[in-house]
Parts: sequence; C-alpha cells; structure tokens
Amino acid sequence: MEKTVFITGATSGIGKATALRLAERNYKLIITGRRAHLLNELEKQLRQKTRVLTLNFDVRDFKQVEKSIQSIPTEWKKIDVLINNAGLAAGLNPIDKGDLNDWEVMIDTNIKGLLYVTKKVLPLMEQRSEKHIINIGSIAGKEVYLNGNVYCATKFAVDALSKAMRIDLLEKGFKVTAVNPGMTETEFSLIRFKGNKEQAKKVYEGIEPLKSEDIANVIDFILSLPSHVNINDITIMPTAQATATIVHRKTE
Ligand code: NDP
Ligand code: 8X3
Repeated sequence: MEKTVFITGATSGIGKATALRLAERNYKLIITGRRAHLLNELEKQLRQKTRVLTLNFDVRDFKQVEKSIQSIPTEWKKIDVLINNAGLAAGLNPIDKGDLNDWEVMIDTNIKGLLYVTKKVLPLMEQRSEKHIINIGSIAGKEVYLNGNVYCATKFAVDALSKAMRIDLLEKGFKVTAVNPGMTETEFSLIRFKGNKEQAKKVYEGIEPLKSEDIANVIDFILSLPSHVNINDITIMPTAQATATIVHRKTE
C-alpha cells in the first residue's frame, strides 16, 4: 500500500533531505514550508521519483495552517506519517539579555506551530491502519546549555509533547517517535546568528558535524520497522560530540 508522509520545513536541511530520501522509497509526499520557490524546486526534483503535493504556509499562523490543510485534495487526505520538523533557534544570549522577538519566534514555531499542524493533520491520520508521528526534538531538549535557555525550553517542550502524544494516542494505535539530533550542519546556525556566516561556520570548526542526510537515514530506518515495533526516542550525535557542549575539536 502506498503511504503518504507530511513533512513540515521541507525547504531546507533535515526536512529536505528526508523528503529526498523518502522519495526513493516511493512514499507520496506532502512537503511544506514558507519559501515557495524552494518548495517548487524540490517538488520538481521529487516528481522524478514520486507523487508530491506542496503546501505553502507559516506554522505560526493557525489560520494559514487550517486553510492549507483544508485545501488538500481529497485523494491526498489520507496521511500515514507526520514529520514535525519545522523549527529554529534565534539568538544565543544569556536569559537577562534575551530578545523578546527571538523568544516569541522560537516558542511560536517550535511549540505552537508543532501543535497547530498536529491538531489539523491528526484527523486525516485516524482512519489509517498504521499511523506514525515523528517529532524532531534535539539534544537541546535533553540538556540545557549556556545561553540556550529559550531554545532548550522549546525542545524540552517537544520532548514532553512526544511523550504526551505517545500516551494520549496509544489506544488509537499511533506510533510516536522523538528524533533528537546533535550538531547537524544545515541553515540552522546561519538562522540562529541572523545570517552571520562567520559565526555560523565557527559552530562546526574542527569537527565533522552530522549532515541532514544522516538524520534522513535514521528516519528512513525508523519508518522501515514492522508495525509492532516503535522507536520511542533516539538521540543522534556526531562522533566528535559527547554532550550538548562537550565537543572534541581538532586544532589543525
Ligand atoms: P534549517 O534551517 O535548514 O531548516 C528549517 C526548516 O524549518 C526550513 O525548511 C524552514 O522553512 C522551516 N521553518 C522554519 N520556520 C518556519 C515557519 N514559521 N513556518 C514553516 N516552516 C518553518 O534547519 P534544520 O534542518 O537543522 O532544522 C530542522 C529541525 O531540526 C528544527 O526543528 C531544528 O530545531 C532541529 N534540530 C536541528 C539541529 C541542527 O544542529 N541543525 C539539531 C537538533 C535539532 P521556511 O524557512 O521555508 O519556512
Ligand atoms: C540544535 C542543536 O546543540 O545547537 O538543536 O542546540 S544545538
């Protein structure tokens, strides 16, 4: 049976790599994000392998989320897998120097956005025989690190919501998996540091970080397991990273 996967934040990084990987497995894909031109480019690429639907919305805006999901054509309204991936960090400052807009954007995207999308996609999953929600958390949702404050809090919330979904949706037969990456080189640091390329590059200096494809491979594996097996929670780190902050950097 052909399965449909709904991926938020597919215009870049982990979401994009996951879409490309799952296209190889013949999943039908609903790819979403705000940057329409990137969605269209990816759609063209994916169409060579599978069927694709693009939805262009901001996860922070419940009206947009609702309207976009209502607009899904009937033949696409059976969703087997939801990958809540859209998210970001904004800034890296001590809590007393934190920027209010940064806090709002992280809370609105990483927590409220994930909830909005889940609320509207769940009814399209309920009739499926196998249903799976994958939430992209972070090592930042397991450990708080210096100046990580609000970003860490949002990822701790994702951790809590994954556990809550697993409990609340148990009787309905949902699998819920939390995927928690460590340092992964994507647009993540560039966005955290507001486009400062030097600062973003420094994050990965002297180490081999994870690539988005590494996370996509793990998601592919998680989805390949038989229906009675679920990975509840998985943390994936570059070999050079032991904890959120202990990283072995080569100096030359
Ligand atoms: P990228 O910045 O490369 O990708 C983020 C994606 O999220 C983009 O497709 C972006 O799309 C989308 N997005 C952001 N804000 C919104 C919004 N308001 N509405 C809709 N889509 C949005 O980063 P990553 O691939 O690294 O990040 C993916 C997830 O992985 C995030 O949840 C992040 O917290 C998590 N993560 C990342 C780690 C890392 O080291 N890179 C480590 C641990 C977790 P667009 O801008 O087009 O809307
Ligand atoms: C992103 C990883 O360690 O920069 O979630 O917070 S980290």
